[in-house]
Amino acid sequence: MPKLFYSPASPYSAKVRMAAHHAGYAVESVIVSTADDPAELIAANPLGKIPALALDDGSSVFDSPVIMQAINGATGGGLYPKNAAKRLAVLQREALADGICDCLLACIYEVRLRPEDKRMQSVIDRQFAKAMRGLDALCAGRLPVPAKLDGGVIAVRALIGYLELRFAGKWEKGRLKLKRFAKAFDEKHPDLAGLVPRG
Ligand SMILES: N[C@@H](CCC(=O)N[C@@H](CS)C(=O)NCC(=O)O)C(=O)O
Repeated sequence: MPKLFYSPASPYSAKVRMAAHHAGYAVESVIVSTADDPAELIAANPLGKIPALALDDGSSVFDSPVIMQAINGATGGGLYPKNAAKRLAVLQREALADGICDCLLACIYEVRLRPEDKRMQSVIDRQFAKAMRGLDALCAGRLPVPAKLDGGVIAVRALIGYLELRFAGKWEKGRLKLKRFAKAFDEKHPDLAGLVPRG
């Protein structure tokens, strides 16, 4: 069975695990600590980042948008529309959600990886502002929760889980649409609730 290296707090991992579950892709999920550069992870992804998917034939897939495509291809294509324009819209939403996660992670790493006297608040502020602009762009569009989920909708739920985990109280003002979306998502897809990012 394919092995997915992941961390429970990682939003990209949450996206991929939710997608695998929803699409019926059987995978063994293996928790790793990227800080330790475990050999199994490095063998699957020389960048040492999660998520990384090790396939049965010895090949591997990273990073998360590519893993999403691998899962989609292996499960009959239900996660991304066949129609080119609709597919592009789903990929765009996924890219926005992932890109917001990139900015949020940059904020976390600036605090976590640097000694206090070397931290640059201007870097944190700039990355956080980008993330908030991204959230506003998500709020500006339609955010339905379909019974049959796509990669973009799943990515948004994973992102909100990460916001709730690491940035509670700092992002919600004026963005109730995203809170409502997450609530509706969890009500409609309770089987995925346990896969959102958690500490
Ligand atoms: N673009 C990548 C981002 C992956 C990523 O940055 N993952 C973080 C955890 S959430 C990570 O592995 N960080 C450890 C590192 O960069 O060494 C993806 O979508 O998979």
